[in-house]
Amino acid sequence: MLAGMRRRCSALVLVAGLAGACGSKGGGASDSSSGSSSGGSGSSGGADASTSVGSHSGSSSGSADVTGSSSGSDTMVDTTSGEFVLDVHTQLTDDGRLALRCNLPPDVASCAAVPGAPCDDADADGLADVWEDAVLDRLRPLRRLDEGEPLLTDGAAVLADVGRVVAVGERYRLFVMLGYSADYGSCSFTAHDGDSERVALDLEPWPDGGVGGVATVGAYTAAHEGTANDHGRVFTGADLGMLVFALDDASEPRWVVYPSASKHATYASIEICEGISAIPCIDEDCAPDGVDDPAAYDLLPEFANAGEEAMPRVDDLGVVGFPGDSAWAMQDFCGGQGPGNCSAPVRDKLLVDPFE
Ligand SMILES: [Ca+2]
Ligand SMILES: [Ca+2]
Ligand SMILES: [Ca+2]
Repeated sequence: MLAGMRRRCSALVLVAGLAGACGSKGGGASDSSSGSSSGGSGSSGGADASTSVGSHSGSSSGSADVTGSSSGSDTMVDTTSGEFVLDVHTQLTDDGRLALRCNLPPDVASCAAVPGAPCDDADADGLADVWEDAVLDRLRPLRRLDEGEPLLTDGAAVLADVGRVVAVGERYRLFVMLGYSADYGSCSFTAHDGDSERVALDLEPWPDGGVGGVATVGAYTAAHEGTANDHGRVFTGADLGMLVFALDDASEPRWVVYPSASKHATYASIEICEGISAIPCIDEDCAPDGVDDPAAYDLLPEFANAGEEAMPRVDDLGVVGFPGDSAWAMQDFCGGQGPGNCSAPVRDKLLVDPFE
């Protein structure tokens, strides 16, 4: 599935509050132009002040951000010892599943045994926050938009990812709220402020990927979640082969999802999206068809790790461009536009487990 799909991040496109964009080009791309990764808003939450998380472009600061945007290979140096260098990569397993290679153990006890390793656990869930951030950063999907997507011409549009990573038994879950400042509605109705869409991954330990390696055993894409028109779908087993991946600028795979035009229901493939319905106003359009620059329709916005409900790392989503919105409060998500006619609370997107 990845073979023959040489895609990579190739452009940095700023769309009001968007920190990065990951481009795609069909055909064989073997050169390596520099690409994404920059920005990052101010941090909040209790990250280890002794470490700095740098993207491969080399940014660093005195305190680790819980928000950021990056792609490609990640390295992270513990400045207190200079000994531990975080090494993170994505790849597909032999059977085509998205996996993470990582040399940092997830659980804090194992982490503490690694000299110089960053093991802060600000959200008190037993997982090293740096490992959580690597999972969120590298396994969250880029959004490949339809050519008719209104946000592309909306100068006020803001997109960001708000994530949560947690252990569930012997596995891990990644929840990602795919946030948009607005849902533009279909057929001129049902538009609202704020649009809280989501995906999730069920991950198992993957020793081939090192002490912090994980591989996908389940994927969930939400579409009109909780409505009569719910087309959310869980992919397991052979169905995981339906997921789409693009190569980033380090030639490593990045999950691609297809938000439907205007409504942003999230689909795993063009075929699933466009097969939903032929009924006008219920039908869906996905992916940039017939455009000159497909890379301009691939967006990988800034992200924040919200931590856990009992011990948040981020609550005020103003840090990712949604002022007035909360990761954890029982309030509707307004995409920074509230109060108004808004969408489902972000906390629901981080707490409701589609794999149970
Ligand atoms: Ca943690
Ligand atoms: Ca967590
Ligand atoms: Ca929507």
